[in-house]
Amino acid sequence: TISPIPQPPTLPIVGNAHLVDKDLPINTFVNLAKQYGPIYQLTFPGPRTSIFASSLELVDQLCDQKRFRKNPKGVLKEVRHLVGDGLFTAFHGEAAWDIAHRVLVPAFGPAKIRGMFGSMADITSQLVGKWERFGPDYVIDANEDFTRLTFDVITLCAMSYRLNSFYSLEMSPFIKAMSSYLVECGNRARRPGFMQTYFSRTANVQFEADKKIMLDLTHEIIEKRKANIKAGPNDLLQLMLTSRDPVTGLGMSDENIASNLVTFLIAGHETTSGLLSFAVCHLLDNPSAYAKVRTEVDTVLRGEPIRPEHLGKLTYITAVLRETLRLRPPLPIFTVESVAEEEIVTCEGKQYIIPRDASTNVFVTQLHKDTSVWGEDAEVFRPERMLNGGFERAPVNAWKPWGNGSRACIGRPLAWQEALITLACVFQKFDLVHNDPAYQLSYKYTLTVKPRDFFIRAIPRPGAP
Ligand code: MNH
Repeated sequence: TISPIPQPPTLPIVGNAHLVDKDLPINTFVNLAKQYGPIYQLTFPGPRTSIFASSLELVDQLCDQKRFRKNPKGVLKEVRHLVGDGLFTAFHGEAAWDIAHRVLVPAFGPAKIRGMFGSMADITSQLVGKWERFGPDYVIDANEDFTRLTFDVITLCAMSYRLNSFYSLEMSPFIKAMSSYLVECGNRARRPGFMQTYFSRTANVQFEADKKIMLDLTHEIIEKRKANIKAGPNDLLQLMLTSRDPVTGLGMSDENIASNLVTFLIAGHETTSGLLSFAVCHLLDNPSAYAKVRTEVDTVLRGEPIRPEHLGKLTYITAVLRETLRLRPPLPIFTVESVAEEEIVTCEGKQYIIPRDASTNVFVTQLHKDTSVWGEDAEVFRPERMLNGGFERAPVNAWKPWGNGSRACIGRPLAWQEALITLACVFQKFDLVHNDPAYQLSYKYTLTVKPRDFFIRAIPRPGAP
């Protein structure tokens, strides 16, 4: 027998939309998971059905690519207004995804990522230099400076373009445009269609203006490169402009190249800066983990500038990053649909129907707190659980910060190397402290989550190189 999927009471027209916190939808989804359990659904105007799944048992079924696949709906479909059939937002079966995927996968291989080490260390030294010069009393907005870092790294590594964010007090117009654009994508996905047309004129004008800011910068970079393609550096843009897909023999279209560049700019920095902010925040709240990071950095780097061969020895920092991605996945949700018209899933002995036209959300934030996997202290930040085989022993689908299968994150190795370099260099040079010792972690939400109003100070360590 089939059970109905648990759902809070609905209202006419809006369905469950009124329940969702406008600033922090994630908080609503967490609270509903506590109230309704590992599977529940919400109805939004459209009408669209959103199913939320948060136990390992369910996620094991949703990660079976024969039964479920990524196919953008809702918010991600709104983001297509900007990045079309780029890798992140391509529909299932869209030809441009296969071509771009085959062309780009080799670009994220170990040797290529190693080749980006110098660029990453360069930008990191700008962050460290800024904090050194502003001194111990300067209040650092951690999200802002980590966003400067990750944004400058991705533009430098993807297209050899220097944004020089550390030389400007204002955040780049691209970054401002992007956060307001992503928030509006979320609003659009929740608004009924008629409200979109008639009651959201101001938001629509802003939406188009934000899009123009992002596309103008991208096209400017592409045009400059095309004008001098022969002398171009060996980066992602060059590869996209000059490679042919080994299977079809086709190149990537200009439009698809632009879509993927903007995709990298967006996907390549929001998430990574969130990871860095959360990692630092947890370390400040956990003196013993903080001390272990410091000892590891001093033992491995021995007071010298970081080199590629250090990275593999940063075992404890690796555990810190894994634990941070567990407790605070920057992308709290990824969404799939059933391959067949409907699919039956099992949860705690009951059976539920998942229709293809529902948005079925793998609620990663909740999955990562499954006590049957992580134990009773699942809500506690404890990097040690990732050490000594702890990470490897966890079931394959228990830790999904990168998404699933063929549509999982292509930028993983890039983000990982960047995060290792940054944490090592920052803790080598500084003693970090909360600006407000009473700070309580809460979220800021765009499409990704970050710590809200997270301010720190960086006190140079005596004797640091
Ligand atoms: Mn990334 C897909 C998380 C860093 C480029 N990324 C995904 C997905 C998750 C994700 C989750 C799957 C989304 C979905 O199923 O809808 N990504 C992260 C996290 C970090 C990250 C947590 C950093 C920490 N990502 C990066 C970086 C880049 C990047 C850096 C680029 C250089 N990510 C992508 C692209 C995709 C993706 C491109 C889409 C891949 C595809 O569908 O083919």
